[in-house]
Amino acid sequence: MMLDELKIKIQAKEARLAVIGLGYVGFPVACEFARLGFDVLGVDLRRDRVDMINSGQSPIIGNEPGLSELAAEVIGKRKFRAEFDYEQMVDRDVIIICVETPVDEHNIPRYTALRSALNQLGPVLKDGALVIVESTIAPRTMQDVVLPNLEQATLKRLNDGFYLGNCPERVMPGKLLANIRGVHRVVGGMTPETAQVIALLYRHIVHAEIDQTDCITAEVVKTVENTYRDVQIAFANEVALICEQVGGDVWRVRELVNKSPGRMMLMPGAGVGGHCIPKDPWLLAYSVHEDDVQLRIIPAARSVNNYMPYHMVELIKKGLESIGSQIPRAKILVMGYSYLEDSDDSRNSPSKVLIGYLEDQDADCIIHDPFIEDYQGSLLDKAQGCDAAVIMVGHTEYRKLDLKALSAVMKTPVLIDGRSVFDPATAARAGFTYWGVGVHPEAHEKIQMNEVKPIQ
Ligand code: SAJ
Repeated sequence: MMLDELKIKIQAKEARLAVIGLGYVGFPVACEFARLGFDVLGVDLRRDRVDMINSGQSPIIGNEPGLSELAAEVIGKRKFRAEFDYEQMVDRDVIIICVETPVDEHNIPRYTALRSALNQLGPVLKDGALVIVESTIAPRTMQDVVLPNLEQATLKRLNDGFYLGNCPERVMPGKLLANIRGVHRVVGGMTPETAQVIALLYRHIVHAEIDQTDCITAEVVKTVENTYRDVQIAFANEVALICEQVGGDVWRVRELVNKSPGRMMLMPGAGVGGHCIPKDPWLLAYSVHEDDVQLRIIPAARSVNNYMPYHMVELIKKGLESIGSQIPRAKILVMGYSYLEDSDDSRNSPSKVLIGYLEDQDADCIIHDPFIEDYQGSLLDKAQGCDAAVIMVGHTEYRKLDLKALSAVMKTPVLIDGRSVFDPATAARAGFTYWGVGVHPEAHEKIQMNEVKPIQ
């Protein structure tokens, strides 16, 4: 099939689509194309997930507005079905690949899932089909990994036997459908004509700008946008560490810095988790060899952000020592296990790192998280007899806490605040010894000063 034929079929919504990988990225995009009238086949290596989807259920845990209802609708109407077997894709005109692309312990992407998908897809790929990669990949991966694997697996040539491009995902847990519909997208094509056809396809589901470019630019944009955020967060964390030493409150500093034109300092905190930000800087870094470009800022930012959960342990140590106690054999309430406020997603959560450190020091960690089934329940019950409480995630529920009630049930009211959920003065008034990221212990008095009304 020629690209022009495919273009007409896409515009008429007659192109038969397939989505490989039915997780946070693939499942909602499959449902959305099906909602718009395309016939969509989903393929996943997990039989339990395939069966769950074909029974009309979403496999995505957590609060995803509209997704469960949409899944039931499109599966019920048989516009979307899931399969385990790649053979079912022989009649598909467009294949969208949404598999995971993790980095290993050396921060190297092995692309095991991506290579497996390409190698299984090759033999069944329809002549003239369009393959689109949504997975986040290091710059030059389309050219150096996807293309050669696909040509080898199909025994066909690019722009003859198949067409190839990428449209990096921009999803965020909790906003999966909203982000698909409302966030600008970048489309890369191995040729400008291919980029144009991919843009035509995504125009059906994306109600924001769709910028067309080449594959490498699309790969760089995706990895840079998340690396940029990681570096920004690391800067905020380093300023917090400075404030803890020199005095002052980083939150007040941030507020006043951001009043300066063109500044937008992000928030320091207990660490950086999730499936994007901790990984994507390493994908960007992987694209260059250290003999050619010696990267300093990107690895340093990762190092600062990875240090923050350990810094929380240092603050816990200081807080307990200030009341004559210590970490070994202390009972510590860990508030928040997910990586993000009001989310149940715990991938790469800083809390997991913190708990590892504390248990290595023979502390007894009591975990609470309102969004994670294993850790739900009454916070006050869990706080009974604890020597300290550490806030790792800024869940809305924690911001509404009655601090006096919390301090009353604890053995020793020590509060370590990793997300500035409470201000030190409020915590002190509730009877807590307060230690917070970016807040010098003696800053509490100065904070009262800051509350003085500005001279008009
Ligand atoms: N974090 C901070 N300080 C900040 C912001 C975040 O410590 O100022 C921490 C969070 O607590 C969390 C981690 O960083 O542990 C990541 O938070 P995030 O807000 O970046 O959320 P993510 O990981 O879901 O990031 C995604 C990314 N979107 C995509 O990859 C498509 C990111 O580029 C977006 O900026 C972000 O969602 C968003 O806010 O939309």
